[in-house]
Amino acid sequence: MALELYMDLLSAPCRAVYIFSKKHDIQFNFQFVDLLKGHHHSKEYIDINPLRKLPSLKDGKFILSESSAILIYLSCKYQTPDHWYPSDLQARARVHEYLGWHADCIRGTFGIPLWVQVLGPLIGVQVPKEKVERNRTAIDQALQWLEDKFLGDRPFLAGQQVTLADLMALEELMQPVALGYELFEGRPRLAAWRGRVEAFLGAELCQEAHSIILSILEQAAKKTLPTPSPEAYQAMLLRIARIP
Ligand SMILES: N[C@@H](CCC(=O)N[C@@H](CS)C(=O)NCC(=O)O)C(=O)O
Repeated sequence: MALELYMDLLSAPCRAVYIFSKKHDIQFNFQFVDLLKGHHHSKEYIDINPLRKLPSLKDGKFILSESSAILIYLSCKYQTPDHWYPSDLQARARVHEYLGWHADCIRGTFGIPLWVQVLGPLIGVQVPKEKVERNRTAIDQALQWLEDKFLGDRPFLAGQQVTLADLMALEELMQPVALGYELFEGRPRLAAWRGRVEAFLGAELCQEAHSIILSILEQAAKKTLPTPSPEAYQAMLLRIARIP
């Protein structure tokens, strides 16, 4: 039986799971859960993930949320090349070290520009200027750590080979990039890392996975984005209020 993957490619963690599955020819049914229409608040989806977050995986009766857990599950179940999630204890620990930091400092920081430029305006809310500035500082600080602590003089974030850490990081960084942030300007090591990861994944797959996020500003300008459902609207208001 094929896997069910519940995703919306507007979301960075969903794109990481999508790219990984496609890259390894893992067969899955793409269950599109439209975040903007608030389909993650539907009864059907809450039965899959009561946390109302994407992505989720269903493998027979086994249901799993959290993109990093899903990626690890897929890499182990389908025995994808070892470099993604190394069997060597210390190399694997480096991947977890990154993923822990990613959850603290990258998630929740690199997604804010989307709220500022697209999602807030979609529901008629402007993110206050001081929050936007604070976010820009947090992004710059996180990029510095990414470059100094994780990348260092290595080709990839967790060492000599591409791992799940690189995939998760790339997808988060794509969000501000799609909105015109010059994240790589003055950061040649990070720019070269991005080039290596994208080359490894393949330009075609990256283009396909990134097409929605890369066209989001255009869609917003043309007003072709869906109107969020009342439930999604309420959740979006709360999310914006929580921006530090
Ligand atoms: N830590 C989770 C984060 C999942 C998450 O925040 N997903 C977002 C999309 S990027 C979501 O479903 N948001 C819906 C909401 O919060 O209402 C993961 O990595 O899977």
